Amino acid sequence: MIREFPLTLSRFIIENQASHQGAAEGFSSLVTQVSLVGKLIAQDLRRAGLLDILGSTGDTNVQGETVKKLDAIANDAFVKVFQHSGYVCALASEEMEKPILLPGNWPQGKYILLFDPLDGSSNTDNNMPLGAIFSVLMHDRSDRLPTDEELMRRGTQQVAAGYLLYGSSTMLVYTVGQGVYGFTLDPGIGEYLLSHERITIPDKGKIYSANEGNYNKWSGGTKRYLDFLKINDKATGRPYSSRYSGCLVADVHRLLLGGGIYLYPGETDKPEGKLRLLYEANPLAFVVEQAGGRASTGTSRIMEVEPKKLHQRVPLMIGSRRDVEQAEAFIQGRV
Ligand code: FDP
Repeated sequence: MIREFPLTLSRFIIENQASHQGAAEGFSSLVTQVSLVGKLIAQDLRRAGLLDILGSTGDTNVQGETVKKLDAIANDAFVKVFQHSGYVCALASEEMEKPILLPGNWPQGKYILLFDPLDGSSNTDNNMPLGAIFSVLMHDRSDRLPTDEELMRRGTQQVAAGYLLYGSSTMLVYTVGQGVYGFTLDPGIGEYLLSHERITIPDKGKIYSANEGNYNKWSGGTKRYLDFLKINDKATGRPYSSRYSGCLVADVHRLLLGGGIYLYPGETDKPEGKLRLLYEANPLAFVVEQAGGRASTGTSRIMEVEPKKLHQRVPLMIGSRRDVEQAEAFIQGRV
């Protein structure tokens, strides 16, 4: 609920600076830069149909996917805002094959920023929601830049994470490990205002989000779980409603506020699924866990998965704690 006197993101940051100590100290300036990227992209998206920014660039990215013009624009915005900021020493993006390590003659900070610059790319050309996801790690060596291996850390080592949501309004939602806060961009004054204080996810929801077109590619356990959600049983709140926007950030945001589960499971011929561990699953897991929810591969906690590759994919089940636990029980054959 918005306060009588709105609290701007910058004011919130100043007021909470004292509690952002230790690992997250200095993160405040970094989040301001993320919010700037959000303003730049939101500005373009508001006029997307009028500018030459829709459609594809004609290239494919490191994942073998078609690069949309907006993917490239959003990636550039992150790189340009952060390269000279002095807050980061390395940047890694879902859209870039190799990380950018900032050489000694550039201003350098102690943070590593991993990001998905534009989430839900298939929504770019039809005015549907989009997002961006970021994960922050700390590099505590001032004598040298991080190695590729030092960028590949378990989600439990994140010092902060969050997302930008470009929906009917633009939002920035983040955590530094002390709860989850959401800010809505007021385009009239160009400021983010605190709109969602200490977000907590309901323990159980009534919605599932999954691309059910893939049903026949799923494992038996995943299929049985989806079938279970559709059974009519008033006492346990079933059937669940199905909602899927094609934008992970938008779907997870809905669950964060109202509860339920998002699933992008592994497939029989693609057991690792589609989503990226470092750019998507880990940061969203940090946010959702901080709100009281759960994030799992189906067999283990997302934030404890040991990354082997920068662009590693992982099956993802995320949302209300009890819903995710139930999905795990089906996937592990315990139900
Ligand atoms: P997209 O590839 O369109 O950027 O990031 C991956 C993602 O979108 C998620 O945002 C979304 O939930 C999912 O993939 C959509 O994939 P499907 O089209 O296979 O459902």
